[in-house]
Amino acid sequence: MKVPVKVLQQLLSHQKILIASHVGPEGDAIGSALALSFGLEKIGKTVEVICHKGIPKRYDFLPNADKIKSQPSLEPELLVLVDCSELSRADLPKEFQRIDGLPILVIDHHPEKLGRKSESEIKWVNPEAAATAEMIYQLLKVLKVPMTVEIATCLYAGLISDTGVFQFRNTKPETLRLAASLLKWGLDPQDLAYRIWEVRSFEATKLLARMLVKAKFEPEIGLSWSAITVRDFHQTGTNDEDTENFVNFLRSVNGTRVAVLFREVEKNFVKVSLRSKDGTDVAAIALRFGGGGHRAAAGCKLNSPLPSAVKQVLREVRKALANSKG
Ligand SMILES: [Mn+2]
Repeated sequence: MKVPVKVLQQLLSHQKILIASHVGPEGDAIGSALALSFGLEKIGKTVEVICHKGIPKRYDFLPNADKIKSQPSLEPELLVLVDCSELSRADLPKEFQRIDGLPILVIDHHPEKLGRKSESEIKWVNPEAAATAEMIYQLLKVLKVPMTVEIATCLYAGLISDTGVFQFRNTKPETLRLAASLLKWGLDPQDLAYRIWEVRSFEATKLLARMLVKAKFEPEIGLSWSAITVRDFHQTGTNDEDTENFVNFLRSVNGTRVAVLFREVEKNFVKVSLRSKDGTDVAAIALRFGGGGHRAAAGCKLNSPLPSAVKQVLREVRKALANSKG
Protein backbone atom coordinates (compact mmCIF):
# COMPACT_ATOMS: atom_id res chain seq x y z
CA MET A 1 0.00 0.00 0.00
CA LYS A 2 1.46 3.34 -1.07
CA VAL A 3 0.91 6.50 0.91
CA PRO A 4 0.31 9.40 -1.50
CA VAL A 5 2.93 12.15 -1.22
CA LYS A 6 0.15 14.76 -0.95
CA VAL A 7 -1.00 13.11 2.28
CA LEU A 8 2.46 13.34 3.82
CA GLN A 9 2.85 16.94 2.67
CA GLN A 10 -0.45 17.93 4.27
CA LEU A 11 0.51 16.40 7.59
CA LEU A 12 4.07 17.67 7.60
CA SER A 13 3.20 21.22 6.61
CA HIS A 14 0.73 21.86 9.43
CA GLN A 15 1.34 22.12 13.14
CA LYS A 16 -2.06 22.11 14.85
CA ILE A 17 -4.06 19.15 13.71
CA LEU A 18 -7.59 18.12 14.58
CA ILE A 19 -8.58 14.49 14.04
CA ALA A 20 -12.21 13.46 13.73
CA SER A 21 -14.15 10.46 12.52
CA HIS A 22 -17.72 9.49 11.70
CA VAL A 23 -20.75 9.70 13.94
CA GLY A 24 -21.41 6.47 15.82
CA PRO A 25 -17.69 5.69 16.01
CA GLU A 26 -16.52 2.08 16.43
CA GLY A 27 -13.17 0.40 16.92
CA ASP A 28 -11.68 1.33 13.57
CA ALA A 29 -12.78 4.98 13.77
CA ILE A 30 -11.57 5.45 17.35
CA GLY A 31 -8.51 3.20 17.08
CA SER A 32 -7.35 4.88 13.86
CA ALA A 33 -7.89 8.38 15.26
CA LEU A 34 -5.99 7.58 18.46
CA ALA A 35 -3.15 5.77 16.69
CA LEU A 36 -2.73 8.69 14.30
CA SER A 37 -2.74 11.17 17.18
CA PHE A 38 -0.04 9.21 19.03
CA GLY A 39 2.03 9.12 15.86
CA LEU A 40 1.66 12.79 15.01
CA GLU A 41 2.51 13.79 18.56
CA LYS A 42 5.66 11.70 18.28
CA ILE A 43 6.77 13.82 15.33
CA GLY A 44 6.09 17.03 17.23
CA LYS A 45 2.58 18.00 16.15
CA THR A 46 -0.09 19.46 18.40
CA VAL A 47 -3.06 17.12 18.02
CA GLU A 48 -6.60 16.79 19.29
CA VAL A 49 -9.06 13.97 18.69
CA ILE A 50 -12.69 15.06 18.63
CA CYS A 51 -15.73 12.84 19.01
CA HIS A 52 -18.40 15.43 19.52
CA LYS A 53 -21.05 13.00 20.75
CA GLY A 54 -18.60 10.91 22.75
CA ILE A 55 -17.51 7.31 22.29
CA PRO A 56 -19.28 4.08 23.28
CA LYS A 57 -18.22 2.86 26.72
CA ARG A 58 -16.69 -0.35 25.36
CA TYR A 59 -13.84 1.71 23.85
CA ASP A 60 -12.98 3.59 27.04
CA PHE A 61 -10.07 1.23 27.67
CA LEU A 62 -8.15 2.31 24.57
CA PRO A 63 -5.03 4.30 25.41
CA ASN A 64 -5.76 8.05 25.43
CA ALA A 65 -9.50 7.44 24.94
CA ASP A 66 -9.96 9.67 28.00
CA LYS A 67 -8.26 12.51 26.12
CA ILE A 68 -10.85 12.50 23.34
CA LYS A 69 -12.72 15.79 23.44
CA SER A 70 -16.22 16.79 22.51
CA GLN A 71 -15.19 20.36 21.64
CA PRO A 72 -11.93 21.37 20.00
CA SER A 73 -9.79 23.62 22.17
CA LEU A 74 -7.11 24.32 19.57
CA GLU A 75 -7.46 26.47 16.50
CA PRO A 76 -6.70 23.85 13.86
CA GLU A 77 -4.59 24.39 10.76
CA LEU A 78 -5.63 21.02 9.35
CA LEU A 79 -8.59 18.73 9.87
CA VAL A 80 -8.00 15.03 9.34
CA LEU A 81 -11.00 12.79 8.86
CA VAL A 82 -10.26 9.13 9.47
CA ASP A 83 -12.57 6.24 8.52
CA CYS A 84 -14.91 8.92 7.18
CA SER A 85 -14.80 10.84 3.93
CA GLU A 86 -17.47 13.46 4.38
CA LEU A 87 -17.66 16.45 6.64
CA SER A 88 -21.43 15.95 6.86
CA ARG A 89 -20.86 12.48 8.41
CA ALA A 90 -18.12 13.65 10.76
CA ASP A 91 -18.79 13.74 14.48
CA LEU A 92 -17.89 17.40 14.91
CA PRO A 93 -19.70 20.38 16.43
CA LYS A 94 -22.15 22.03 14.00
CA GLU A 95 -19.96 25.05 13.31
CA PHE A 96 -17.36 22.70 11.83
CA GLN A 97 -19.72 21.57 9.10
CA ARG A 98 -18.74 24.75 7.24
CA ILE A 99 -15.35 26.18 7.90
CA ASP A 100 -13.97 28.31 5.17
CA GLY A 101 -10.49 27.56 4.06
CA LEU A 102 -9.60 24.90 6.62
CA PRO A 103 -7.76 22.19 4.70
CA ILE A 104 -9.22 18.74 5.11
CA LEU A 105 -7.33 15.50 4.72
CA VAL A 106 -9.43 12.36 4.31
CA ILE A 107 -8.00 8.94 5.18
CA ASP A 108 -10.65 6.32 4.58
CA HIS A 109 -11.31 2.86 3.22
CA HIS A 110 -15.03 3.16 2.49
CA PRO A 111 -15.77 3.04 -1.24
CA GLU A 112 -16.05 6.59 -2.49
CA LYS A 113 -19.30 8.20 -3.44
CA LEU A 114 -19.23 10.10 -6.70
CA GLY A 115 -18.92 13.85 -6.80
CA ARG A 116 -18.42 15.64 -3.49
CA LYS A 117 -15.03 17.14 -3.54
CA SER A 118 -14.18 20.57 -2.36
CA GLU A 119 -11.01 22.51 -3.08
CA SER A 120 -9.68 22.20 0.42
CA GLU A 121 -9.82 18.40 0.48
CA ILE A 122 -7.11 15.88 -0.10
CA LYS A 123 -8.45 12.37 -0.19
CA TRP A 124 -6.66 9.12 0.38
CA VAL A 125 -9.29 6.46 -0.04
CA ASN A 126 -8.26 2.82 -0.28
CA PRO A 127 -11.21 0.40 -0.37
CA GLU A 128 -8.71 -2.48 -0.50
CA ALA A 129 -7.75 -1.82 3.11
CA ALA A 130 -9.67 -4.03 5.55
CA ALA A 131 -9.62 -1.21 8.08
CA THR A 132 -8.52 2.41 8.13
CA ALA A 133 -6.09 1.19 10.80
CA GLU A 134 -4.10 -0.57 8.03
CA MET A 135 -3.70 2.77 6.26
CA ILE A 136 -2.70 4.54 9.47
CA TYR A 137 -0.08 1.85 10.06
CA GLN A 138 1.44 2.48 6.60
CA LEU A 139 1.32 6.21 7.15
CA LEU A 140 3.10 6.03 10.52
CA LYS A 141 5.69 3.73 8.99
CA VAL A 142 6.45 6.21 6.21
CA LEU A 143 6.61 9.02 8.80
CA LYS A 144 9.14 6.84 10.66
CA VAL A 145 7.11 6.90 13.86
CA PRO A 146 8.42 4.18 16.18
CA MET A 147 5.75 1.63 17.09
CA THR A 148 4.62 1.60 20.71
CA VAL A 149 2.32 -0.68 22.65
CA GLU A 150 -0.28 2.13 22.70
CA ILE A 151 -0.25 2.55 18.93
CA ALA A 152 -0.29 -1.22 18.45
CA THR A 153 -3.32 -1.56 20.73
CA CYS A 154 -5.27 1.13 18.85
CA LEU A 155 -4.43 -0.32 15.43
CA TYR A 156 -5.28 -3.85 16.54
CA ALA A 157 -8.62 -2.60 17.86
CA GLY A 158 -9.30 -1.12 14.43
CA LEU A 159 -8.40 -4.35 12.67
CA ILE A 160 -10.58 -6.64 14.79
CA SER A 161 -13.43 -4.18 14.76
CA ASP A 162 -13.70 -4.04 10.97
CA THR A 163 -12.86 -7.69 10.26
CA GLY A 164 -15.03 -9.24 12.99
CA VAL A 165 -11.84 -10.56 14.56
CA PHE A 166 -10.48 -11.66 11.18
CA GLN A 167 -13.53 -13.59 10.05
CA PHE A 168 -14.93 -11.25 7.38
CA ARG A 169 -13.96 -11.48 3.71
CA ASN A 170 -11.98 -8.24 3.90
CA THR A 171 -9.36 -10.12 5.95
CA LYS A 172 -6.34 -10.38 3.65
CA PRO A 173 -2.88 -11.89 4.12
CA GLU A 174 -1.59 -8.35 4.79
CA THR A 175 -4.25 -7.86 7.47
CA LEU A 176 -3.09 -10.94 9.32
CA ARG A 177 0.56 -10.08 8.83
CA LEU A 178 -0.06 -6.65 10.34
CA ALA A 179 -2.01 -8.21 13.22
CA ALA A 180 0.86 -10.64 13.81
CA SER A 181 3.39 -7.83 13.99
CA LEU A 182 1.17 -5.84 16.37
CA LEU A 183 0.77 -8.85 18.67
CA LYS A 184 4.53 -8.85 19.19
CA TRP A 185 3.96 -5.79 21.37
CA GLY A 186 2.42 -7.99 23.99
CA LEU A 187 -1.25 -7.29 23.32
CA ASP A 188 -3.77 -9.72 24.75
CA PRO A 189 -5.85 -10.77 21.71
CA GLN A 190 -8.51 -12.48 23.81
CA ASP A 191 -9.00 -9.49 26.05
CA LEU A 192 -9.22 -7.09 23.10
CA ALA A 193 -11.68 -9.31 21.21
CA TYR A 194 -13.79 -9.68 24.36
CA ARG A 195 -13.90 -5.96 25.01
CA ILE A 196 -14.75 -5.04 21.43
CA TRP A 197 -16.88 -7.93 20.20
CA GLU A 198 -18.27 -9.86 23.11
CA VAL A 199 -18.85 -7.92 26.29
CA ARG A 200 -22.47 -6.89 26.87
CA SER A 201 -24.27 -5.46 29.89
CA PHE A 202 -27.05 -7.48 31.49
CA GLU A 203 -29.57 -4.83 30.39
CA ALA A 204 -28.36 -5.09 26.80
CA THR A 205 -28.64 -8.87 27.03
CA LYS A 206 -32.31 -8.50 27.95
CA LEU A 207 -32.75 -6.16 25.01
CA LEU A 208 -31.10 -8.75 22.76
CA ALA A 209 -33.61 -11.32 24.00
CA ARG A 210 -36.47 -9.03 22.95
CA MET A 211 -34.95 -8.55 19.53
CA LEU A 212 -34.54 -12.31 19.06
CA VAL A 213 -38.13 -13.04 20.13
CA LYS A 214 -39.38 -10.64 17.48
CA ALA A 215 -37.06 -11.85 14.71
CA LYS A 216 -38.63 -12.79 11.38
CA PHE A 217 -37.14 -15.18 8.86
CA GLU A 218 -38.14 -15.60 5.23
CA PRO A 219 -36.26 -18.72 4.13
CA GLU A 220 -37.45 -18.53 0.48
CA ILE A 221 -35.42 -15.38 -0.09
CA GLY A 222 -32.94 -15.58 2.79
CA LEU A 223 -34.07 -12.52 4.71
CA SER A 224 -33.78 -12.22 8.51
CA TRP A 225 -34.88 -9.07 10.24
CA SER A 226 -36.09 -7.64 13.51
CA ALA A 227 -37.02 -4.33 15.07
CA ILE A 228 -36.40 -2.73 18.44
CA THR A 229 -38.85 -0.07 19.60
CA VAL A 230 -38.52 2.96 21.85
CA ARG A 231 -40.52 0.94 24.36
CA ASP A 232 -37.98 -1.92 24.29
CA PHE A 233 -35.18 0.52 25.03
CA HIS A 234 -37.19 2.18 27.75
CA GLN A 235 -38.29 -1.01 29.49
CA THR A 236 -34.79 -2.51 29.54
CA GLY A 237 -33.04 0.74 30.47
CA THR A 238 -30.88 0.66 27.35
CA ASN A 239 -30.14 2.86 24.37
CA ASP A 240 -28.98 2.43 20.81
CA GLU A 241 -25.36 2.13 21.87
CA ASP A 242 -26.29 -1.20 23.47
CA THR A 243 -27.32 -2.73 20.13
CA GLU A 244 -23.80 -3.04 18.77
CA ASN A 245 -23.36 -6.41 17.03
CA PHE A 246 -27.03 -7.37 17.51
CA VAL A 247 -27.56 -7.58 13.77
CA ASN A 248 -24.99 -10.37 13.61
CA PHE A 249 -27.36 -12.64 15.53
CA LEU A 250 -29.81 -12.23 12.65
CA ARG A 251 -27.05 -12.74 10.11
CA SER A 252 -26.12 -16.02 11.79
CA VAL A 253 -29.54 -17.57 11.18
CA ASN A 254 -28.94 -20.51 8.84
CA GLY A 255 -30.07 -19.66 5.32
CA THR A 256 -29.78 -15.91 5.75
CA ARG A 257 -28.48 -13.90 2.83
CA VAL A 258 -29.34 -10.46 4.18
CA ALA A 259 -30.04 -9.44 7.79
CA VAL A 260 -31.66 -6.16 8.76
CA LEU A 261 -32.08 -4.63 12.20
CA PHE A 262 -34.35 -1.63 12.72
CA ARG A 263 -34.06 0.49 15.87
CA GLU A 264 -36.73 3.04 16.63
CA VAL A 265 -34.44 5.40 18.51
CA GLU A 266 -37.10 8.09 18.81
CA LYS A 267 -40.60 8.44 17.51
CA ASN A 268 -40.27 8.91 13.73
CA PHE A 269 -36.52 8.29 13.78
CA VAL A 270 -35.28 4.84 12.82
CA LYS A 271 -31.72 3.57 12.49
CA VAL A 272 -31.13 0.58 10.23
CA SER A 273 -28.21 -1.86 10.10
CA LEU A 274 -27.82 -4.14 7.08
CA ARG A 275 -25.55 -7.15 6.70
CA SER A 276 -25.15 -9.49 3.78
CA LYS A 277 -23.58 -12.90 3.62
CA ASP A 278 -23.80 -13.78 -0.06
CA GLY A 279 -22.35 -10.73 -1.77
CA THR A 280 -25.59 -8.78 -2.03
CA ASP A 281 -24.55 -5.12 -1.96
CA VAL A 282 -26.25 -3.68 1.10
CA ALA A 283 -24.28 -0.43 0.87
CA ALA A 284 -26.20 0.31 -2.34
CA ILE A 285 -29.46 -0.13 -0.40
CA ALA A 286 -28.28 2.09 2.47
CA LEU A 287 -27.14 4.72 -0.01
CA ARG A 288 -30.69 4.98 -1.37
CA PHE A 289 -31.75 6.19 2.09
CA GLY A 290 -28.84 8.57 2.52
CA GLY A 291 -26.68 6.11 4.43
CA GLY A 292 -23.56 4.20 3.47
CA GLY A 293 -21.04 1.57 4.42
CA HIS A 294 -19.45 -1.46 2.87
CA ARG A 295 -20.88 -4.07 0.49
CA ALA A 296 -21.47 -6.55 3.32
CA ALA A 297 -22.16 -4.12 6.18
CA ALA A 298 -24.00 -0.84 5.89
CA GLY A 299 -26.46 1.42 7.66
CA CYS A 300 -28.90 4.28 7.21
CA LYS A 301 -31.36 6.44 9.13
CA LEU A 302 -34.94 7.28 8.27
CA ASN A 303 -37.10 10.07 9.58
CA SER A 304 -40.30 8.08 9.52
CA PRO A 305 -42.47 5.94 11.78
CA LEU A 306 -41.10 2.43 12.37
CA PRO A 307 -43.67 0.51 10.27
CA SER A 308 -43.05 2.78 7.30
CA ALA A 309 -39.27 2.54 7.66
CA VAL A 310 -39.53 -1.27 7.77
CA LYS A 311 -41.71 -1.28 4.68
CA GLN A 312 -39.48 1.04 2.67
CA VAL A 313 -36.19 -0.63 3.49
CA LEU A 314 -37.42 -4.23 3.18
CA ARG A 315 -38.92 -3.41 -0.22
CA GLU A 316 -35.43 -2.45 -1.43
CA VAL A 317 -33.82 -5.45 0.27
CA ARG A 318 -36.29 -7.84 -1.37
CA LYS A 319 -35.61 -6.25 -4.74
CA ALA A 320 -31.86 -6.63 -4.25
CA LEU A 321 -32.26 -10.25 -3.15
CA ALA A 322 -34.40 -11.02 -6.20
CA ASN A 323 -31.75 -9.45 -8.45
CA SER A 324 -28.72 -11.21 -6.98
CA LYS A 325 -28.31 -14.95 -7.16
CA GLY A 326 -28.78 -16.71 -3.87
MN1 LIG B 1 -13.37 1.27 9.10
